[in-house]
Amino acid sequence: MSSDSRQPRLPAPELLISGHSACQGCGASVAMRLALKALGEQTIVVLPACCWSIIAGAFPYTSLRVPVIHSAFEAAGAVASGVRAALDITGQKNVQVLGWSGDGGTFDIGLQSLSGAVERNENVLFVCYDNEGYMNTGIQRSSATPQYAWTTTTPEKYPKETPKKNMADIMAAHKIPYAATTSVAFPDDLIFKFKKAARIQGSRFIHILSPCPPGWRIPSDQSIKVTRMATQCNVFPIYEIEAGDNYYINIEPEGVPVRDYLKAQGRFSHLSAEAIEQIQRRVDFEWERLLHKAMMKRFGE
Ligand SMILES: Cc1ncc(C[n+]2csc(CCOP(=O)(O)OP(=O)(O)O)c2C)c(N)n1
Repeated sequence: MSSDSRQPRLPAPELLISGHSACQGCGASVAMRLALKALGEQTIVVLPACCWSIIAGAFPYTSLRVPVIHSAFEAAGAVASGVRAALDITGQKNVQVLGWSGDGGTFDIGLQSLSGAVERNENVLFVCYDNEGYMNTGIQRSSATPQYAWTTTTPEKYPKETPKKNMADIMAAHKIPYAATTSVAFPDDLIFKFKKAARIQGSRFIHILSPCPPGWRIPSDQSIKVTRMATQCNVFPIYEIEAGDNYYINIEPEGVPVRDYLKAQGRFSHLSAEAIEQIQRRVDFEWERLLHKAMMKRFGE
């Protein structure tokens, strides 16, 4: 049975309240909902500037039933470290600190504070919900934006020439106890990984592929389907890295051509057949590289 055909078993509690301000089809809201279901209410969320600064609501309103601290865009790693220290010194070791950043706040501007925190092996669960652009400020490119994808700062005439940065490998290079990729299209996998990460001491990193319908130029009711295709065609493989070295692939690809994934999204509608072929070759190359590092292991085993 393929993993995406399983019915998700969504546990209580419901810590994201309905009526929040995310767009229709927003993956970031699904990601938070599922993550908090796994972690529970003994969680403090650290939010740098990102879409989630808005989704969480303006004080005194909130969409989350857990405490939230808003930080400067670049500072989630440092602020989460401080929250952890304050909890530890007051004996609240059972409270989970969740550093929750977009790809801009993780791959780009927040990278130095994140790198510092995980190099110190701070006891924090860091998450990147990755919508592949600076979406909150109107769809600018980040270093998580795929090669040739349209954004307002990489319009068709001035494409992004460089491929997406590999953030999980960067985190693994810090030799942290646990790093993983997951996706809102695979809720079982996502919940499993958050529960697993919650049991681990030290720095943990989870990279979630998280669709943005306006940024990806897809209909909002297609966001989960398109996101699932990213894994089915190996554009976004789902795997774990334990202790910085041990790679495990958790979801088997389904041989979907990259072309089908690209064609489903308006942000790639300008690509030539040649460009699509080039992207397919890179995806194949990266997949082979990952296979060399990994042993196949289904989640939960
Ligand atoms: C130092 C600094 N520069 C720029 C901004 C403006 N800003 C706020 S959110 C944001 C984009 C965040 O992008 P990302 O982290 O990918 O999260 P997303 O908006 O996609 O959820 C930017 C550029 C800021 N708040 N602080």
